[in-house]
Amino acid sequence: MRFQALIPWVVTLAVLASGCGGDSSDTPLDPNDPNVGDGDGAGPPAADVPHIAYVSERDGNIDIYVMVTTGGNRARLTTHPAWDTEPAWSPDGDRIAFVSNRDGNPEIYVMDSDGGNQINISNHPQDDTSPTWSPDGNRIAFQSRRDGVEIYVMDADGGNPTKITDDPAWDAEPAWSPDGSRIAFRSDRDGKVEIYVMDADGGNPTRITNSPAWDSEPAWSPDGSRIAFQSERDGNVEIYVMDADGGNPTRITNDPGEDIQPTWSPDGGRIAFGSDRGGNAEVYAMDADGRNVSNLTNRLVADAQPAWSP
Ligand SMILES: [Ca+2]
Ligand SMILES: [Ca+2]
Ligand SMILES: [Ca+2]
Ligand SMILES: [Ca+2]
Repeated sequence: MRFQALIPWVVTLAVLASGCGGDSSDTPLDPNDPNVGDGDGAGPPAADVPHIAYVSERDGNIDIYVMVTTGGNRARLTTHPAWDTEPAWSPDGDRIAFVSNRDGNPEIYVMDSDGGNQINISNHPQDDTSPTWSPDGNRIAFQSRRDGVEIYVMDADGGNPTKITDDPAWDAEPAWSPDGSRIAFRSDRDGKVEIYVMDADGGNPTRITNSPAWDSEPAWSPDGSRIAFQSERDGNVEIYVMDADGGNPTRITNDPGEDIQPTWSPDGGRIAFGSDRGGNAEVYAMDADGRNVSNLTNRLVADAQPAWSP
């Protein structure tokens, strides 16, 4: 439930920011440091330059932004007073699906990668969240509360919504595999929150984690061989990487903060993630083995939910 998960951060960080004097307390930005280059007003990066979409309240409202993958050259894509969260790139990089409550409840929207043509494609009175695209760009899987908490697939224009899980447990956070054949998700159907993989039509759900702790937020590596996820199995929320069949789970962060929401670079070499390490929610990136961590946002407001472009 990534949408809901942002709430305590936003509240916490808003309180923290106001307690420190609001905007005037923002971390000073060094314009000569490429990791904190501000870039407001520069407009979206060129379409052929890799970038990271993310959610920030840096302008006092929860909106979706993009930045280059080293941080900086930032552009704001949504400006609606409602919450705009959970960006997910289309496989061709031309569009971004996201979640907004601007029409009264959480819905899946699609916009152009420059923020144009924002369209509500789920349009249902229950909560619709966590979009993920099929690799051919024709369909979007998402989670919905319209009949319990289940995973659905719809056409990329919102047509033909079809429920593909059917279990009293919460089935959530779908992630479509790069070859299109499978969808990873998280469920508590066996009594504890674990990661599962099923066929893209919902068949053959198979549990691939086995830990009493909360395992969630699966993210396929671009070659489909591995899955990154977040887990509390070592007493604190960290990012892990495992083989796509669940083998060899390896912790790649080690920090008292909450390290969450992994997303892979297209070459599989880097993983961006959200963390509140250091007391403020930021977007970070690291090598896929956990080395060379850099703070990409570095601003005393909530920055979260990174999505690396194709
Ligand atoms: Ca907004
Ligand atoms: Ca809805
Ligand atoms: Ca941690
Ligand atoms: Ca921040």
